[in-house]
Amino acid sequence: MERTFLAIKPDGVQRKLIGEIIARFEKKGYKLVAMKYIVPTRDLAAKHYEEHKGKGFYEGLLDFITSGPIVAMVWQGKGVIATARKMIGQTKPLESECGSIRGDYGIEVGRNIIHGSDSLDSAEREIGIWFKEEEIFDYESSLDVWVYEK
Ligand code: IDP
Repeated sequence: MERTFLAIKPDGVQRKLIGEIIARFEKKGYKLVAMKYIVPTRDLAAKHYEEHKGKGFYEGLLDFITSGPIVAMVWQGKGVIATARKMIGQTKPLESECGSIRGDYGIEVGRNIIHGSDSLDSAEREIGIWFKEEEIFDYESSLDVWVYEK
């Protein structure tokens, strides 16, 4: 089953949006299979954002993402990578649809509340950066039959 890496950034934590964000993915039918609450080290943040190295916002982005606790998560389910991106919205909150997380709760690109993997390759890479295989729990849920046809 498909998996994606989502992280509630320090602004999402400070703004008390943890419960609201987790509830959205739970209510959609996706399964939370791993979660940790951590202040990322600069090394970890640099690995995660390595594609942006050298860009003007890169150092500020690392300062921000290491400035406080984040909620790092792995979510599982059919189509979860693309659907989570839709639920999150565009990179710039002001360009995000109302109803999406960034569209509902954000204004500035540097305070856009949540990260979500943008492809299968990045999901696998990011899950590998943040979690060990034994920290991911692929459990059976009795609700699965009410979410999936088979
Ligand atoms: P994404 O988070 O929507 O996938 P990316 O382009 O991968 O967007 O950028 C990663 C993160 O870098 C963004 O979520 C945002 O926090 C930050 N970022 C991107 N562009 C800018 C910018 O122009 N100024 C400040 N921060 C930016």
